[in-house]
Amino acid sequence: MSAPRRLLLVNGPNLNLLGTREPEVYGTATLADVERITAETAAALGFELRALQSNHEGVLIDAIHDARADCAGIVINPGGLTHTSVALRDALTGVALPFAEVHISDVYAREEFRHHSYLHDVAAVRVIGRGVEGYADAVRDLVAQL
Ligand code: CA2
Repeated sequence: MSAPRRLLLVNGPNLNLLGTREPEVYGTATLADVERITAETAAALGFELRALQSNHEGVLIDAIHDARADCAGIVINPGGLTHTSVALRDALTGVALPFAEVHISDVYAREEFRHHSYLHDVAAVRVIGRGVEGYADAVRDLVAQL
């Protein structure tokens, strides 16, 4: 059977607040803008996008598990869970789908606790500090590897 032409976009805790606060860190684009940019980039490459944002770790993990059935890869900005969650890492390695880790801000230029990522060494693609356009870069780089 051929691989599904669908990607899952996952945005983690607090990314629903994009565009409402901290524009100096995250810019002015909203979560809806992120989902549109990512879907348009995927569509231009012949991929459909399913997008999900949740503030709940278990919801994110369930969505990653479900992606096994019908997605070729995952683009994920795990938010603060990047720096804390072994469970999210285990979900991503468990489903064995290639994934791109995206951060809007340059985490290496911020507090030291943001420098460590539990996903970094298992991500197929990492895009850090390119603003919301980083999601488009992540889709392009991920699709190139599929
Ligand atoms: O730079 C990123 O994309 C982050 O993944 C964003 C996370 C942060 O914990 C990571 O260290 C880096 C935080 C997402 C919260 O987003 C907000 C957006 C606007 C206003 C408040 C929070």
